[in-house]
Parts: sequence; structure tokens; C-alpha cells
Amino acid sequence: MQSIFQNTIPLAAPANPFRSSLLADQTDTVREIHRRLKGAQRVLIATHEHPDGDAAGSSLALLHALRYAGKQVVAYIPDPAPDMLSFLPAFAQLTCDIPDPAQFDTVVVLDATYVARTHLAEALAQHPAVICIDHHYDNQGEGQLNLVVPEAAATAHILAVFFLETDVAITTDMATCLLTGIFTDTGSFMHDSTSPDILQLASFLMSRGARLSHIAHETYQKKELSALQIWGRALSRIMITPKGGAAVSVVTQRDLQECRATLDDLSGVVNMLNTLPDTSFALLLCEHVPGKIKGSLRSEPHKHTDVSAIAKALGGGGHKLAAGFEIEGRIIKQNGSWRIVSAASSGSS
Ligand SMILES: [Mn+2]
Repeated sequence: MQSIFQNTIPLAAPANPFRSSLLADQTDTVREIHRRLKGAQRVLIATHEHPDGDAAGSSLALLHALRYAGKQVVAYIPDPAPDMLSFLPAFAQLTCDIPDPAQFDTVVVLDATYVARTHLAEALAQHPAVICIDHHYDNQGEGQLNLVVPEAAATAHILAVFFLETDVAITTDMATCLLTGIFTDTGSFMHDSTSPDILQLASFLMSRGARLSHIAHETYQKKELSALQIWGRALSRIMITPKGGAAVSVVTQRDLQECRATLDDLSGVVNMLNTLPDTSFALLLCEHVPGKIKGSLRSEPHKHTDVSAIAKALGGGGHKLAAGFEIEGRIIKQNGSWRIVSAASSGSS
């Protein structure tokens, strides 16, 4: 297969020796996406709301690759990415300015189960060249081309193998973005999705200059005072539901204000709740803006609970072991127990 980038590969980057079978049965789709991107002039990259390490990492990896190839590229995020990802090369290029997809000949939607999660659904429904690349098993396949690989640990995993398959040289900047997506979506290589293949790929990305220790430090080992304080509140309130044995905790709007914390500071808390043995799943509820509650769900393979089904029933989505949803309401304490009341109700917390 001829590379999109053969004329613009940085001189220092050698050929990619590593091969993976991840996309082996989607060769036609890989070839067609490669052909479309090669012919594209202006590319819009879009990802999901509340972008995480995989959303931002894969968007920026593709942005770097396409810019090396001389394309004009805009990477759109519906809302700001967490500060902890600001070490990613070209992080400042991620823009929340709403683009007009009609100005781009090609659109690539990354890591989004539903195109609606990009907040551009209406404009993209009219667009003739939308490519969706994702690893969510329930991806809706709304693009003209869809590279959906549920076996992949991250969208960055799919992209890395896509670059390898199409002989795109992976630069240090790209390797850093890709490894960040993989590292965060595998829960620091601790989730079930951590296969021998992914560890070999990680090793390969390190050989391209990605610094795993730096990525780990920036994404997990650096906590602000506000984060530790809000973790303290969430952990001090853990409850185990009598029915079903779920580990649940809540964070109110007032907690966030008093700790000067944001939703991003809570990243990782639900995984901590999920460490409790003898529970079926973990749920963290956070009223992140007044009247809006975000729910994060986690489980583990041996707990035999599909949390994506719970999320879906509440209008959200995700994976079997990690999912989320958002509902209207306020979290208040009433007669000693936590309750969700309608956003219009007032109550003391
Ligand atoms: Mn992902």
C-alpha cells in the first residue's frame, strides 16, 4: 500500500517494523480510508464531549499525521479537554470553536459511539465524506466509512495500527499522543483490554520517542490540592447498596465549589470505588453544573455486570466495563440520606 505521507515523512523517521493483526479483517476499509485521506485537502477531526486521553490523544495524533502530509486540519472538541492533557504536543490546537463541516472535504469522527456526541450531528448528517473510527462495540456506524474495532483497547490503538498498515511513519509527537490514548483507556495497562499486542505496540511507540513515565506522571500521578480534597469527600461517602451490592458515591455542586474542584479532578475516583471486593459495579454521581448530574460507571469482568446497559437505560452509553450518562437533577441530603431531586426543587445539602 502506498503511503499518504511518502513525500513528507520527516527524514529521521525510519520505516515501521512492528505489525499487528488488529485490522486484518478490515483491509478494504483501511485501504479506502487511506485513499480518501490521501486525496483530502481540508480535514475536520471531531471527537466526543468531555474529551478524555483517548479522544484528545487520537485527535492530535491524526492532526500531526495529516499536517506532515501537507493537509489543512482542524481538530474540534465540543468542550475543553482536561488540563492534565496539556503536555500533549499541539494540545493548544484542539479547538472548541464550532466549525462548519461544509468547509471541509473530509471529516473524521474519532472515539464517538454516536456522531451526536461531537455536537455536530446536524451538519455532519449532510456531509458526503464522514469517516468514523472507534472502538466502542455499540458504535452506530453513521459514517460513509466506518472503522469500528471493538477488540481495540482505544481509538489510539486503531489509529496506531492504521498508520503501521499504511506505512505512515510515526513521529515522536504522534507516538506520544497515541501512547497517551492507549495508556489512559487501558487504565494504565491494568484493564482487561491489555493484551500482549497492546504492550508490544506500547513498546514500539516508546522506541519512537514516547515517554511512558512522563505520560503516567502527567495523567495520573499529578494531583492538585483541589483534586485530593474532592477525592476525600467522594471516598468518605461510599455506600454499598443493599440490593445488587453496588459501590456508590456522590459529589454535590457545593462540594465542587468548596474544594474549588472540577469534574476533571474526579477522574479516577470511580475506578477506586470499583476496587471494593464483593461489589457488582461502581457508580459515581456528580452534579457538575447546577441541575446536571454526570454518572460514571465501572465494573470488572468477574463481576458479570454490563454497565453500558445501565448507562443506556439512562440515556448514556459506553463499554461493558466503563460507561457513563448524564441526567437532569440535583443531589441533596435529606433525612440523612442522599437523594436526586428534580432540578427545579430546592433543598439543603
Ligand atoms: Mn476511547
